[in-house]
Amino acid sequence: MLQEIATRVEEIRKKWEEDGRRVSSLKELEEVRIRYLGRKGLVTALFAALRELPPAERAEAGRLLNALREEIQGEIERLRTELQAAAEAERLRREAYDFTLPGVWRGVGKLHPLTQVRLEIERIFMEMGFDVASGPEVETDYYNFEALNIPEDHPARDEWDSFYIGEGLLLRTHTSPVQIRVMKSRKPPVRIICPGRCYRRDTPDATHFPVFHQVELLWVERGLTMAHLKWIIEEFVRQFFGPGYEMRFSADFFPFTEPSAQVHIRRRGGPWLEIMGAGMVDPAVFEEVGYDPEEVTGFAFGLGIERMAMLKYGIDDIRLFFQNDVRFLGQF
Ligand code: FA5
Repeated sequence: MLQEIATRVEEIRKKWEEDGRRVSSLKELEEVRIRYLGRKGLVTALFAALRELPPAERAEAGRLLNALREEIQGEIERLRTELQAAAEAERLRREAYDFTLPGVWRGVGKLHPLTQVRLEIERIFMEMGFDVASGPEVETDYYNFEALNIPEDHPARDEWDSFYIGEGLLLRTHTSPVQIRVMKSRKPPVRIICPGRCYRRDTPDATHFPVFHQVELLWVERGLTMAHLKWIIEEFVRQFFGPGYEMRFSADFFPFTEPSAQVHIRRRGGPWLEIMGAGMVDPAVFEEVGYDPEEVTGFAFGLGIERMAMLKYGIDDIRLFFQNDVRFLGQF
């Protein structure tokens, strides 16, 4: 009966209005679509009932059903567009970056202050034309002492008492043995620096540590004098520290240099700190390595890297370098 169909259409329309209003996601929308317009949906079932109507009523009933189907279909399309737009807006909101927010801090490693200072020292001398040489930290008695004109019973050995690790072997007390190794393997002129670790049986205090670093410098050529040595050191100190520092030369003694000097530096007004021993290479050393002391002269120094870093950064205790506290190390 047409009347029954018309009633049923109204029922379904009311129900749809409620169901349609409740839809809040694309997934729910699809479920509702199937419930109404799917193969076994409410509207589809009603179309099947058309066949049982008398032919005179079929056209009118068909018109009612089509109108209902189109209404629901249209509404579903509208809802789909709306929900898709909302989902897209939500995605954009989630993926948006606020470039004005502070970044996430990822700790970046950096070089140890002593490494930074060593590299800076190397840079300055390389620009002056020096090569970087190296030698072993485990040395023989011959290179560490004997060849440097320090015989077995020489009092200078007391000052450089070392860690012996076997017959005639020790941890080098300074980088000066590299002078001997280089001169024995090259003809003059020689112009090298040698940074490296040194060991001494020194009791740790504010300015001493049993492991420390030196940079050795050696320049051998015809006609070099103490004036060249002094100029090199002054120029180096000027480049490394910049203004505001003072330098002091004073006489010293090393068995492998003659004359010998020591150099102190201070921040203007601060305490003096000895940074290096230096001098003109002793003729006895030239003879030992097979150079003719009548032909060439030369000079050398041994510089403490820790002391340089302490002066540059205003650090008053050498032990801070070796405690591996990132709060300290991170400041450089
Ligand atoms: C020497 O070691 C000589 N080989 C230097 C030298 C080289 C003289 C070439 C002449 C020619 P000295 O013992 O003074 O000298 O040490 C040189 C520097 O090493 C010192 O000025 C100081 O800066 C540093 N140094 C020495 N011992 C320590 C230590 N225990 N801790 C930290 N730095 C040290």
